[in-house]
Amino acid sequence: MNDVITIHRHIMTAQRDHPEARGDLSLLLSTMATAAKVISQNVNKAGLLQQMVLGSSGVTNVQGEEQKKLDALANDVIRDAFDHSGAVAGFASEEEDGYHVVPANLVRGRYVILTDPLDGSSNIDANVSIGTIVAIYKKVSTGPEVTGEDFLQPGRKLVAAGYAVYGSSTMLVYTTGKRVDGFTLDPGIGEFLLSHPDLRAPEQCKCYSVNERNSRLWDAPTRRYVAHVRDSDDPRYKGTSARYIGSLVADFHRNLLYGGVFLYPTDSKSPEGKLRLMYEANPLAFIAEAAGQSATTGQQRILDVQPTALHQRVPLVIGNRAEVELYERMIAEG
Ligand code: P6P
Repeated sequence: MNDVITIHRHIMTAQRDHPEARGDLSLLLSTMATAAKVISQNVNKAGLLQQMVLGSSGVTNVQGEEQKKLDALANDVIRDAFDHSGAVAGFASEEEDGYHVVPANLVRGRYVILTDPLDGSSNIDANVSIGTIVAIYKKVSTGPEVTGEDFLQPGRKLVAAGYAVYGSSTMLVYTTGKRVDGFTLDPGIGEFLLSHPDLRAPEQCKCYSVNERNSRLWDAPTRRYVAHVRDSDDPRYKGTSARYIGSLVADFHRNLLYGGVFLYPTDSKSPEGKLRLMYEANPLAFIAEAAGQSATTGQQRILDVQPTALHQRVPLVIGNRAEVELYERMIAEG
């Protein structure tokens, strides 16, 4: 087992660099891994248990979207795992209207969790990769219970962020800000094993990823930018392909590994953008920056946005730093 590095061993080794650490963050990262294993198990058998986990739950979530049974299952798995971790004081999710306070009969900790439990779940019936996104902050309110301010911290205050992607294999990718490490689930032993140590995104723009059906709704600079990537003779885009899965975590993960840029810009149909700041854009931007990439609304870096509402949406352009900076320049030129 000497060359097999499990996520738990990796986390504990990393903790040794922080003598002041009490082990709570390590516990949270391990909790995230455990939750991802349980969700993976359910996602991977979804096709076999149609009546149990696929299809609509008959419930419409806070977003006004039809909640899939798997969305609700993933949400409950994550909330219960962190509730019982002993390191968390509160939790918020795309699937719940407001934030959740860890019950007083459980041990409350110093951290708060925000999550998109199962992003892209509308794709699961077609066996398309989907994902779970987790953001971890320190609790900042001083009372015994979390308050709204704990869940409206800018992305720069993130302590850690991670995502699981349920695809041809299940991977878990996380950062505590300095580096990004990727782990692949070995279902034979039920362990996440280190497969992508110290991930650095390639500089090449291998893919651009956007729903071009919306191009008639975009502002002029966005149309100009996408046309530039698609049509210009700039040698930078010689090997560039269009790739759009329609599942944020899958599109982001591919661009992290291969290099590229993903856009869900503002448009006349979604003037605030479609994707959520607190549990989609911020955690992925935190990971992107730790891997040498960047993320912007077009007007400002995602991690600098001062949140005003738990479920607020933002325009998101995320990926290679050169692409993000070019997009920002084009937006500034108007
Ligand atoms: P559209 C999935 O529904 C999702 O929230 C993200 O995972 C994905 O990037 C986006 O919406 C796709 O949106 O409008 O292109 O179908």
